Amino acid sequence: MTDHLHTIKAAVIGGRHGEIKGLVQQALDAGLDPAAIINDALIAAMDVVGKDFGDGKIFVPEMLVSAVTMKAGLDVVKPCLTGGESQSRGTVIMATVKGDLHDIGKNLVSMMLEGAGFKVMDLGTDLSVDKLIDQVKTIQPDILGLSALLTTTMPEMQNVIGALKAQGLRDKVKVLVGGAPVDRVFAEKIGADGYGANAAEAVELARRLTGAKA
Ligand code: B12
Repeated sequence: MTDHLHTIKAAVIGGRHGEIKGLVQQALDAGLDPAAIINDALIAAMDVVGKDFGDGKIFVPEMLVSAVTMKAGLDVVKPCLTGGESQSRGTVIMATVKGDLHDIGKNLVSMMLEGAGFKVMDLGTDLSVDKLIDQVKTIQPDILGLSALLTTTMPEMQNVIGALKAQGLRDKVKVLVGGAPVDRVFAEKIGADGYGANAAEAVELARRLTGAKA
């Protein structure tokens, strides 16, 4: 790993939010690949933070400061990812499900989809089933992307799919699911159209699912 990536990763782990924008900009100026900055420094740092939290070495406040730092770093990389393609490949609604406030991964997926030419309507976090159904009716997206980071909120994804069926909307929108505790088996079990382990897979899937328009 280059010094730049190492320094950025350490800054996120240490929650040094005042420094992060400058560090990421320096890495970009030095010609580092934005994808490497995201995957090998920013996301890699959050993996360490998550493990330290799981092991009881750090607590919610530290995790939060690292999250703020990660988001500030992403903001600097964002312009390098978006705006590449001009013709819209389709519309995507992105949201984190009810009860879940984690949004870093969802934001990253939104950014990458935008960069790949999709029109993304990011509805934010803690979205109830009713609100999501409302928005699907109004926006009529090609894809509904749902994110969950807690094992306790994963079942909300199934509730959303159930409500889409009940409202006669299930065949009008493709449902994509993701988030750290979600996997392919769960996605198949709840009847989602696809599962993506990361933002790059999300883009690949979205392209495949909207194949006719791409
Ligand atoms: C940052 C963080 C927080 C921050 C969130 C800030 C924010 N704005 O998002 C704060 C401090 C607020 C927080 C709070 C909590 N957290 Co938290 N958090 C994390 C942490 C460390 C990192 C998550 C993250 O951002 N990862 C980086 C991103 C880039 O990865 P990602 O989200 O997985 O997204 C990628 C993929 O999953 C995928 N993806 C994501 N969404 C989607 C959607 C689609 C459609 C697709 C295709 C793909 C996709 O693509 C993304 C990009 O590659 C994780 C640990 C971890 N490693 O996951 C714990 C973790 C998720 N949190 C945990 C817990 C327990 C909590 C709290 C309950 C703690 C508490 N006691 O209060 C609260 C819950 C709050 C709530 N109601 O949501 C646990 C969950 C355990 C479990 N089994 O459910 C974890 C796993 C930590 C741990 N090891 O115990 N948390």
